[in-house]
Amino acid sequence: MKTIITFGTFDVFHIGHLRILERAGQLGERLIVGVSSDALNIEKKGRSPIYSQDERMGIVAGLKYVAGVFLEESLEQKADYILRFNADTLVMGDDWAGRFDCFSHLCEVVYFPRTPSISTTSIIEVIKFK
Ligand code: C2G
Repeated sequence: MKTIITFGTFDVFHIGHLRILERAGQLGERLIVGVSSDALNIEKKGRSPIYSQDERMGIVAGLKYVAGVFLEESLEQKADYILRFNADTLVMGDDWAGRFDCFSHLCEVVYFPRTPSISTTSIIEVIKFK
């Protein structure tokens, strides 16, 4: 059984998130998703996500392509997560291209093109100015 792992915030869940999870799921039989914690987002982006980590994990866990979710608490623990879930392939969008190549001795690393013209930030901006 081939296990795929991917990571993300998945805040204000949108079609770009859905597409990457769908494509990642098609690479194997078991898709495991690390959802970044609220604390990690404050560290990474300087703000809390709109949806809490429990809500974001709940949304991702409810998708038919997803076999399991866990809380991604640190960017530095990627190798531990890959080993813990025995992942064969790590998938990320190409905004992260090259950033995870250092794990290619542990598993295959694949970057998919981002879905154009949609992001959590752009959705927040549109709602703010309505
Ligand atoms: N994504 C995409 N197309 C978009 C927007 C996002 O394919 N239009 C992909 C991203 O490339 C990423 C995933 O969806 O692979 C999740 O995106 P974010 O929620 O923005 O995740 P991010 O905050 O980049 O967190 O350890 C890595 C981080 O936790 C990734």
